[in-house]
Amino acid sequence: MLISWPMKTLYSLRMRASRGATHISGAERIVAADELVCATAELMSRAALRHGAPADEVHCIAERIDPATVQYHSFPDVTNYAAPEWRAGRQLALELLTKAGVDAKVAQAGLDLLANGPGANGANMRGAVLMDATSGQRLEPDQQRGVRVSRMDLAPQVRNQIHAELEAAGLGHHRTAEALTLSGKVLAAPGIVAELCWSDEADYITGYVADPQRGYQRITPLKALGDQRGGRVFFVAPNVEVADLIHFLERQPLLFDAIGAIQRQQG
Ligand code: WAQ
Ligand code: MG
Repeated sequence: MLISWPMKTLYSLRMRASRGATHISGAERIVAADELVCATAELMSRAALRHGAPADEVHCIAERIDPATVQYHSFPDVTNYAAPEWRAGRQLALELLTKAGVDAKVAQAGLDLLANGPGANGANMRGAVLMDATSGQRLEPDQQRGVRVSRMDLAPQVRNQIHAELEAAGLGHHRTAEALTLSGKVLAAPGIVAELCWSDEADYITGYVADPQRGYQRITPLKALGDQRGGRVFFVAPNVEVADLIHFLERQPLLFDAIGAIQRQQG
């Protein structure tokens, strides 16, 4: 926790969009009261315009949050790795997960799970898989839905400045900023050993491995162009109190008010 910003009325704003019975996108924001209308419009139109194929239903909900309960953090450090192709990218992900303390077999199981689609019948999940980093046991109560990380964003007071800093560092893509925000919250959670992620967007091939020591390690590519499967696995320490972890991930409001170190391309 860095600074305590002056109290301001804040809302957690959450959007989810579906086509038929299928979840197609979601987004999480924390905004000041006077930003609520603009932010809602932005999320609604994003869902409606997605892929050129509109969502059938878009739901947005705003909930006031008590500013006194908000935690403030810095973003994790960022490293960039380039791999010759996606198989090499996944090999690197395996090494980084192992370095972070995930058992090698468990790390491979996590990679295989995302590669094959972690949901029922190889579908994507709305949320993340929780996996014991030592035993490989899946810990999320609902294995179709997974655990949705929520109630995190850039601090409204410094949002524009942080966006400009990310932009200047080549991290300005909205997917990158959002993934860094999500991952930053995951790394702040109790008992997290590492996170593995790649997008379910067919044309977004950068993914990452994150851990509390080394931060957010981007890998390009981590999947083949055109592959629509994606997801997230949170590897957790054995004996973690799963209910407390899920409560933190879903409910604890957390704002980022500074970036971390950003390292340029690695081998
Ligand atoms: N909580 C938990 N899991 C989530 C959440 C959430 N709030 N949002 C998405 N997921 C899971 C879900 O299974 C999705 O299918 C999967 O993650 C991928 O979501 O340039 O864009 O929004 O550094 O497609 C990573 C690299 C991009 C960014 C990740 O994920 C970069 C991305 P997507
Ligand atoms: Mg997606």
